[in-house]
Amino acid sequence: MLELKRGDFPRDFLFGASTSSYQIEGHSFGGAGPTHWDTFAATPGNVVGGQNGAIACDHYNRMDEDLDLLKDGGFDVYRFSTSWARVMPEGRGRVNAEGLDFYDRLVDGLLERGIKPAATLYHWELPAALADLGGWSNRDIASWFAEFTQVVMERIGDRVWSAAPINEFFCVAWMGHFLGHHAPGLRDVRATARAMHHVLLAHGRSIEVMRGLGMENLGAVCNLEYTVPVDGSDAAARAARTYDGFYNRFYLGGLFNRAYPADLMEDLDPHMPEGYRDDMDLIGQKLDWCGINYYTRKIVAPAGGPWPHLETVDGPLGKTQLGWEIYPDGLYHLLKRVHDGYTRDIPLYVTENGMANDDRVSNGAVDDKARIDYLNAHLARVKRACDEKIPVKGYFTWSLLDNYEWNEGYDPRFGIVHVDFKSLKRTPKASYHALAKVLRT
Ligand code: IFM
Repeated sequence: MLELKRGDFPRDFLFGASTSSYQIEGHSFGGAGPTHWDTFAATPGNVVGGQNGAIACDHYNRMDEDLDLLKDGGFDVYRFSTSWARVMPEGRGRVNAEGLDFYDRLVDGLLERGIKPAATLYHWELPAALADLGGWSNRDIASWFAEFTQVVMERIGDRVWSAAPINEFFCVAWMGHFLGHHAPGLRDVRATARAMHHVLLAHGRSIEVMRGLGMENLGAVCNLEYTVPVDGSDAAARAARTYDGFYNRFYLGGLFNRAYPADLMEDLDPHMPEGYRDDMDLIGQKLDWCGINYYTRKIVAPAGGPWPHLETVDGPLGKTQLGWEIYPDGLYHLLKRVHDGYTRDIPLYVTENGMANDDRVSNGAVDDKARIDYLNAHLARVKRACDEKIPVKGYFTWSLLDNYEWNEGYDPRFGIVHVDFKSLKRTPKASYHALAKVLRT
């Protein structure tokens, strides 16, 4: 059972669920072009079981059923993403009318059900034709993304409640170009530094395009990790600061201070694209809200080898199916830190929060008590922030459906609705029913 009620949060507080296009739609349907995730998944060793998003949850063909789940669950808002390659199969130029129609129907379907559509333009599936041109390490991506923004928002921008250009800058740049865990699978510090800057530049251009279309309620979505040093040594403090720098402060600094953190740039500057400082006004233009995706904390220790000279260490607390330490206080600390240090007067939303759990259907039900505990603990920290007058205006659970968890494939189950990936049957879990009970009253 959920311990909190709607009445425990401010009157205008919204509850939502989040998903993303490639993780649920089924990318093989509807004339979508190939993406770098298809390429990445087709390369042995990159994704558990070599799985890809070709079918995923078949949301492309089951959209109405999924939107009914949102409505029956009592959700106020639904955060979805638009697939670049579905709308523009080559990334530029030709528009796939069927793809654009799909998002048009999605937005109307939400509005008909009384649910606010919260759009994210990019959630990681870069058209393969653009990856061929260097993808995020090519500065031209900002113009390609501006064109995509224009095409999508000319069609649905009049009806979406909110819009954000890019989901999780850190993952786009670092997971894909430094760690090689995500597409395009590079491990190259120069490509990483360029991607870190270009992903923000593309954000800026996209915001500019949407403002030009007269859109309001535009924001940015950052995934943040609460970072702590492994011990009291100076070396550990330095390592934690570096991790916090490339994970959190780089993006927050660019978006809200129009500057990257000086301590981080001592190491990163040689790899940055020429003239990057001239872009900071575009990157840091005014936003209407900031979204925080929060899952876990990281304990950081110093290590040898090339920059960033650190490693992360296992924490002592309980873990999710993916081994992520459960640390609800981190959400409160980050909301406070972002408000006090960066966003000041604009609203914050928890745009993603949730856990992977090894959920199974038994007698037609899924008893995911661990997820209910997780929700209770994290919602209590959000309430604490609201009580302290931090302007948190909404909470989105990740995710509505079990889905394609990128390089981890389909095993980790993040949904409040179970999906049988053979029959594609949806089974609402106990956490869905617990949320619905609270949200429908
Ligand atoms: O599944 C992802 C999502 O695509 C982005 N945020 C984190 C989630 C869980 O890993």
